[in-house]
Formats: sequence, C-alpha cells, structure tokens
Amino acid sequence: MSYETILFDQTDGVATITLNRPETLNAFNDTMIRECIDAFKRCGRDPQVRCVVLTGSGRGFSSGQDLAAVQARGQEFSIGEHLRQGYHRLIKTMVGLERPIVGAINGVAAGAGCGVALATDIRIAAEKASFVLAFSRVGLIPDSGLNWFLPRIIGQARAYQLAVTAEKLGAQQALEWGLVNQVAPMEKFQATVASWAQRLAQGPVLAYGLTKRAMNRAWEQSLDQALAYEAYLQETAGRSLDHREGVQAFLEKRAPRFVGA
Ligand code: LHQ
Repeated sequence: MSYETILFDQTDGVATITLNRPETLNAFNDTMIRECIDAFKRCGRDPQVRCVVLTGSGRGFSSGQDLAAVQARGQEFSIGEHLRQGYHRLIKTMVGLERPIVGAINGVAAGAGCGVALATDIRIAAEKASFVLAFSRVGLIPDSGLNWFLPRIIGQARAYQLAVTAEKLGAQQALEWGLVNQVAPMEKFQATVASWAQRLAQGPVLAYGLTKRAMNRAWEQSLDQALAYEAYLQETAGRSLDHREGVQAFLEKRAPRFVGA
C-alpha cells in the first residue's frame, strides 16, 4: 500500500514510519491517523520487521491534531468519537505491537503528537526536541493516552504541571524527568536512532515483545497476578529458539545470533 501522509521504509529488519506533513509540523489529519494504524498493523503482521522507528519529517515530530481540519468540521464534530475512532486505535495498536518501537523525536511533539510519542517504547530525542501539552491552550484536556502515560512516566505532580501550564519541556529536562531514554545532538541524531534500531532488530524480539506485554499488563495487576503472568510468558520465551541460542552462545563464549522466534 502506498501512503499519502506518511513514508514507510523497511530495511534490515527495521521499519521506519515517518510522519510526513512537514508544512504543519506533521499535524494529524484523519488520513495520517488511518495510515499510521495501517503501517503499525502491517509491521505486526510481517515477521521480517523486528523493530519499528517512528519519526517526523522536517523540523517537527508532530504538532498533534490538525486544528484547521477540526475547525472545518464545524459544530457537529464530536471530539469523543474522533478520539475513539482514531487516536485510540492508533495508541492501542502501538502498545499492542509486540516489537520494540523507537520514537525518534526529532522536534516538537505537541498535543496528541505528544501522546503518540509516549506510546513508543524507547524514546530518543534530538537536542532541539520538545514536548508541549498544548491542550489547555485550546481549552481541552490531555488525550490520546496522555493521562495514562504521563503520570506513570514522570509522576502526577509534573504531569499535571505540564498539562495546566502547556509550557514546553525541553529535551534535556525530559531526559532528567525520565520521559526520554537519550538525547542526541542534531548531527548524531540519525546515527543514534539507527544504532538503537539495529541493536534492537538483532535482539531476541520474541522476548522483547513478551516483555512489553508483561510490563503493560503489570500496571493493572496485583503482585500475585504479575508473577503468575510472567511465569506464563516465560514458559513461551523459555521454549524459543532464541533462548536456546542465547544459552548455547554463552557457553561457547560467542555472540548470539537471534532469529526472533
Ligand atoms: C498546525 C498545527 C496544528 C494545524 C502547527 N494544526 N496546523 C484531539 C481530537 C480533536 C480535537 C482537538 O484535539 C485533539 C488533540 C490535540 O492534539 S489538541 C492540541 C492540538 N495541537 C496544538 O494545539 C498545537 C498547535 N501548534 C502549536 O502550538 C505550535 O505550532 C507548536 C508549539 C507545535 C510549534 O510552534 P512553532 O515552532 O512556532 O511553529 P508554528 O506555530 O509557526 O507552526 C508552523 C506551521 O505549522 C504553521 O503554519 P504556517 O502556514 O503559518 O507556516 C502552523 O499553523 C502549522 N501548525 N501546529 N496542530
């Protein structure tokens, strides 16, 4: 399938999805939401894809909902329905995708663009990247999963502060608050993202996927439930070719060659 609003590339086990409406700092219109869902689902169906990178073209990551498109819809537009039909599907597809997703946050991530950024698993920010909960500027509350993600990642006091002030959080502060895993200077940004993606793509991606599932599920579980669930998933990981290969490689004092199964 060819896309209108995103670019899709697949090389050496790494699929790269690039939000591509740079004239709006990659604001989400309906087509872009739909195409992102399609692209992530496609990655989930393809065993050749072992890691996904999500980034933006131009100077922004994403400015969130395309406000011009919203205004054009007039008074009858239901934001709740728009969220349920669009962003919720996108966020759940990303969280449910059992491959690591690297968020390559190349510039500003605002509004729903920030929610989508936080639905990635490993976040690498360019030095000039920033996060803006722009919602309160337009009289809205955070959405697209932000009320769930943000307090869990940075704590409620900081999350609430970002929501009510709508102030820009710079990349360095985001690193200190644990919102991103690494900040890279612009000239090293692409190489840093590529190195993360290649490293993840060469790893035991079945185990990476099950880890993502276990950690996401654990938020809603008691300790007993989490222990039971991880034992259940470990049974699967323990029967994988990658587990066998990992142990063999350790004993033979060589680097493992994981196949992702
Ligand atoms: C834009 C946008 C944009 C259209 C920049 N839309 N064109 C969900 C469901 C339904 C309804 C509502 O919302 C939601 C969730 C949300 O996402 S609500 C939050 C929506 N996003 C925002 O409120 C952010 C709006 N943008 C900004 O505040 C700034 O553009 C930021 C802080 C992101 C970047 O500022 P600058 O670097 O100064 O860039 P800029 O403002 O000059 O923008 C560059 C161009 O992009 C500009 O167009 P122009 O033709 O003048 O060059 C903007 O109009 C356009 N653009 N965001 N969301």
